[in-house]
Amino acid sequence: MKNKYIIVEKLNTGVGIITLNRPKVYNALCTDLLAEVSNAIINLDQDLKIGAIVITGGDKVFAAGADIKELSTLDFSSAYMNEFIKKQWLVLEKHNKPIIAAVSGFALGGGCELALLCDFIICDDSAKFGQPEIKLGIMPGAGGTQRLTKAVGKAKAMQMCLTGDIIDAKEAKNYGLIAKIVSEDSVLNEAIVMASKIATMSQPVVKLIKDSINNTYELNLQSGLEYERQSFYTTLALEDKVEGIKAFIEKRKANFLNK
Ligand code: DAK
Repeated sequence: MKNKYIIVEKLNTGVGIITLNRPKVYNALCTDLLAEVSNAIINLDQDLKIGAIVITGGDKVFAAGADIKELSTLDFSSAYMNEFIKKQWLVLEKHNKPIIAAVSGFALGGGCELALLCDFIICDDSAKFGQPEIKLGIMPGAGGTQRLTKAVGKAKAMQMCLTGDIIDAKEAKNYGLIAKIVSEDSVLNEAIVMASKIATMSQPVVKLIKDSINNTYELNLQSGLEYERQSFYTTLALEDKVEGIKAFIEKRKANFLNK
């Protein structure tokens, strides 16, 4: 089936590239986009010629998070009962082949979480990372309180999640969020070079190393993620969520009522 929100390419160096392609809304991660990404990952995982995958949002923005317009229509009971985008995220989290996130510009909310669930991140100087969900009256729902904390430590994760502050590439590098900063316009190329190098290695060994790092690093992460997901659904029951999202759409500051 033809993709509407992403572009998938396969290079003869054994690299699959997934480009998020909703530039008008900063690659906002609507459910259909996430379904396309998860299908692409399933296909690339099954392709024996592919040894590594790169996810990019292009040279302007990685992704500004879940689609806020879609979130505005979501309430607690439907999100909880239908497990809002859980299925798609689980596919992303369980990918087999190594994935490199190549980040330029904003990687916010679900965009930051998408980069964090990749095996490593490289970025250029324009990259900006953050978990601004709190400004919308909701909380991170896909790893922001979990993987981010493991990556940058408790103090920085608390600051980022509680203030919604955005950090730049240098700060992200200092805190161990990213593997490498490269010069502007070369992040995708650099990611492809790294992915091509990985693709020359023994695939079972690559998988063993990746699983060994992830399975120990992520020990207890699954229960943490489930806890976080349930808490995220709870935020959808708040009036403050309605106000936070309305304020964003109306381009004004939110007036939260704490309920
Ligand atoms: N959703 C929808 N549209 C978005 C968007 C988003 N996340 N981000 C930006 N846009 C749209 C804007 O509405 C605007 O559209 P028009 O008004 O032109 O129609 C266009 O993109 C350009 O945005 P701005 O005009 O705002 O551009 P600026 O350069 O001034 O600002 C910005 C860029 C990225 C700082 C700003 O757009 C912004 O703050 N965006 C929102 C960032 C944000 O709050 N992200 C967190 C969203 S909540 C879960 C999985 C994931 C999640 C939850 C659960 N489970 C598995 C359970 C994730 C939740 C989130 O990510």
